[in-house]
Amino acid sequence: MSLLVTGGRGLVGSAIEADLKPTHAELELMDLDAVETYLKANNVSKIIHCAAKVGGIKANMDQLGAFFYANTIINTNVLEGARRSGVEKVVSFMSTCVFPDDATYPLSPDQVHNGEPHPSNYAYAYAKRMLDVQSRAYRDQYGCNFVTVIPCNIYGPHDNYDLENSHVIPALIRKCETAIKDNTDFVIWGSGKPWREFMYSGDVAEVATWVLNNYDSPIPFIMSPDEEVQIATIAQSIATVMGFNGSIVYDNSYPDGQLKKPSDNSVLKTCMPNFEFTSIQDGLTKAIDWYKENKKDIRS
Ligand code: GFB
Repeated sequence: MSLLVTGGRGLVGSAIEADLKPTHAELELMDLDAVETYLKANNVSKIIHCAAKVGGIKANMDQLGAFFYANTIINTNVLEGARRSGVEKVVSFMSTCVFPDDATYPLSPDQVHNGEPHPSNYAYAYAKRMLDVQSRAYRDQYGCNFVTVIPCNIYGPHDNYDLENSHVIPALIRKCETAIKDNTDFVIWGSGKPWREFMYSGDVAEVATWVLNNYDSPIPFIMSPDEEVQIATIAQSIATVMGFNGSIVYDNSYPDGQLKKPSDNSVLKTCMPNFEFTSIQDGLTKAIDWYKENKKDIRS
């Protein structure tokens, strides 16, 4: 009986301990037959499903169709393959971008399907929302113990550092390093005013493992820290940790995306009362150290 992590080489998956973390070459999630065959052959009993076609705000806007297609097919195949193979439990990752743009704060699980997601990532968000629909439908019809989690923005080792497609923290780490090396400005997309919740990947892995072992409800489980941080503050923190003393400038030709998306972490705090979040300062230091040690081999 094995635990499989899909996306096991990625930002979250690499932080989770599991028996099976197949590479893309070893398991093609776009192919349902391949998924079913793999799950049966490896006697998989539990899955943490992290694999997804993901990217930051620009990648989401540039590739709406590709993000919709890949994520819809991958998610449908993982859950259907799990059902066909008699997998006991699946924990699937959504994202706080699934919530409607016009929501009540803090974002809570009952609001997931209440309206259109933010236009910058509606295709990805709708594909991710279907994880909730499929998990609940399979629970209701087939009795599958399929649950979902909704994490806020995540960062840490093994992130994607591509300047066009990455999320803000890896992008700014790389840009800051370049600004130091070339003695240029440190350029931030947008106004720097949006607020985001950031969770360190190791923390996400710990909570996901707890959910796998303890949480059996159809209600999505939100993962987020107590505080939001403004993008300008993140940029300044990265500059401080990396020792950049030049100018931080804002390029308003790039989009801000959602102004904020604070989420309700009260269930996490009730279920895991002793859980301690890695502070953003410590998490950034770890992510920067990892980047410096691994930059020759990183995904970009
Ligand atoms: O990380 P990010 O792309 O995620 O952007 P989202 C967060 C904020 O950082 C936005 C700003 O306001 C960006 O404008 N930002 C500043 C930058 N400089 C940069 C930069 O160099 N690169 C990037 N990427 N951003 C994504 C969603 O949105 O978050 C996905 O599109 C997913 O669907 C993911 O949910 C977690 O929070 O804006």
